[in-house]
Amino acid sequence: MQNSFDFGEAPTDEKIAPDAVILRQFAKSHADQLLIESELITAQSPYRIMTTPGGGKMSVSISNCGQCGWISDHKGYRYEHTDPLTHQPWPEIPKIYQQLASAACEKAGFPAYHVDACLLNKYEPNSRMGLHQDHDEQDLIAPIISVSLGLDAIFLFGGKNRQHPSKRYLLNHGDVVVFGGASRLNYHGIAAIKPTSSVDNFLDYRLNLTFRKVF
Ligand code: MD6
Ligand code: FE
Repeated sequence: MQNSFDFGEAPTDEKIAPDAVILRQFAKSHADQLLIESELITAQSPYRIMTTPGGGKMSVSISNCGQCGWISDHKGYRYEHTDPLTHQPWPEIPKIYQQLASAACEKAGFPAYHVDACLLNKYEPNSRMGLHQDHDEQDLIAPIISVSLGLDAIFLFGGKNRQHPSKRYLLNHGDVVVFGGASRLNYHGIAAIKPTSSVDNFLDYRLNLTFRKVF
């Protein structure tokens, strides 16, 4: 591996669509460090429940690190350079997050790129994320790298329109999804999280880190 940091070989890389792959357990050996960094980030920019443009509440709690962070409020979905809660810049992306993102990108066969933003989604049991497309970024080709930690999740992965039936994939602690190019605008979501887990992880929530190139 070209990256100076060894995230190891995923035992079974699972292709789920053109330009979309699940790297099983890719982040597992570094999970503790990834979680410690998430604590440092959210000590500065705490998790918060965001309001949707329609006036509803999201069921996940969200924070960000990086040059910009994804937010939702009554005005819409967008990226902001400043945390609207603290009025400070978002915390920097930790080095190990950058290393993980580039290593996963390369492992999935994409050229490594500079990550602008990392969204932290915290799911308590029963939290879910409805089917959506990620289209608030200027760059709609560069892959999104999505890291699952803690409780299991069912990842729903559909097609280019909302009506297209979605397939279900179990994501465990340490799994990484990389998804770009031809699949970059596919609808996807997360089914309601159950309080139990099929693998040891010591967490009673699910943390999803998604890395994006925004600008
Ligand atoms: C989640 N993930 O795993 C939500 N988006 O909690 C996403 O919305 C997502 O996993 C784009 C690419 C990969 C993802
Ligand atoms: Fe998404």
